[in-house]
Formats: sequence, C-alpha cells, structure tokens
Amino acid sequence: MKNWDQFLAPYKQAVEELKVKLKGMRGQFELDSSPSPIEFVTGRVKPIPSILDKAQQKGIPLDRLEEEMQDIAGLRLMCQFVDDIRKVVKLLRIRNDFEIVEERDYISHKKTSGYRSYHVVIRYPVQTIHGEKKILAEIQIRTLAMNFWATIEHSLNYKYKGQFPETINTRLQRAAEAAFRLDEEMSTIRHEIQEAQAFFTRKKETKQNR
Ligand code: 0O2
Repeated sequence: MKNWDQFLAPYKQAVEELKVKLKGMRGQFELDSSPSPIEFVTGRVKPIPSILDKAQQKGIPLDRLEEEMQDIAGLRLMCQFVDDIRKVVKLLRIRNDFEIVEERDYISHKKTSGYRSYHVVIRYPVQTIHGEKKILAEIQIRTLAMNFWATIEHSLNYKYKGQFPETINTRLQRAAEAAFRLDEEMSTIRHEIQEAQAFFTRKKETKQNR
C-alpha cells in the first residue's frame, strides 16, 4: 500500500514553488511596462484516482510512477497569442532552476482529438528535510482559445470516457478548427489589442496613484 501523502508531498511543493516562479515572470514584464506573453498561470497535483487510472491505462507499475509519469505535477501557462507560446518556451529554456527533459509540440502537430498545446517536461529539484529530491513536472503552454477547447473536451471526455458519440466528435473537431481560426484572427490584430491594453493599464495606474 503506497503512502500517498509522503509520495505526493514533493510534487505539492514543486507545484506551489513553480506557480510563484512562473507568475513572477509575468510580474517582471509588468515592471518593464512590456506586454507579458503569459496571461495567467495555474497548477495542480494530479488527483490519486487519476494517477491510478493513467497508471493502469499505460501499464505503469506503481513503484515506477516517479520515473514514468511525467505529469503528476502539472503547470499551465495561458497566453493571449500563439506567438507568445514560443517566447515562453524560450524563457523556460534559459532558466537554470530546472532541466528540460522533453518538449512535445502539439501545436505544429495537433493530436487527432484536435488538441493543441506545447508541453515541456522538466526535472525540478525540491529541497526537503532529507535532502534534494528531483521530480518530473509537465508545463503545458497554450493560448486562451486552446485552453477553452481543451477544458470543454476534457469534461466531455470524462463524461463519455473517451467514447464520444459521432455528433459530439464532429462538433468538437469543428470547435477545434474555430479555436484555431480565432487564434489566427487575434494574431492579425495583435498590435491594436496590445495598444488598447497598455492604454487601460496606464489609465488604471493613474487612477490608483491619485
Ligand atoms: P489531466 O486530467 O489533464 O491530468 P497521453 O495521455 O497518452 O496522451 P502523455 O504521455 O501522458 O500522453 O503525455 P501528453 O500527451 O504530453 O500529456 C498528457 C496531458 O496532456 C493530459 O493529461 C492532458 O492534460 C493533456 N492532453 C493530451 N491530450 C489531450 C486531449 O486530446 N484533450 C485534452 N483535453 N487534453 C489532452 P491527462 O493525464 O490526460 O489528464
């Protein structure tokens, strides 16, 4: 019987630390008054039932989870524009507080489900009272539109256990195309959007300083 509290503790610590660090990147862009490629950051430790389900599906023995399940600690970075994703990946590559183990580009090569996102798997050192422990974590980087689609598809997947009725499948494929076009359209007016956002930020700051 696995001691889950003990096993998950470094993952919980890693998620909390990485949330602070990645949100910090956003704050630094604000200080520089330049548009942040990161809109918001979320993080979670995979719930035990999901770990067990995935281990069973992929045939991972429970004593190999540390080495073989890469997303027990998961972080998500949401961007406004597709181009921002590449900027964020570059920023992750130059950091020296973790090591990148693998990158998976589901943007250039979307999954058959229609899923698009960029995944970066890292090895992150957690400092514990028993010394340093390196754990794997997965950072998913996606636009707001990709995130909207993935969140909805994930809930439907949960409901239908991956066996979508044909109509839902078709709708989801169409929705994925619509999300792709939305990203493309927004990219074409990126400068106008960012000018407007900078204007509102300045206006808010002037009000606050009064
Ligand atoms: P949860 O609940 O998000 O934690 P595999 O699971 O076989 O596709 P693998 O090796 O685990 O592949 O790695 P991958 O594909 O890089 O990352 C898996 C995670 O990416 C998933 O975790 C989802 O978060 C996300 N993801 C991958 N494919 C899809 C998809 O088609 N739809 C949605 N909505 N998300 C996807 P989990 O464990 O599935 O779930």
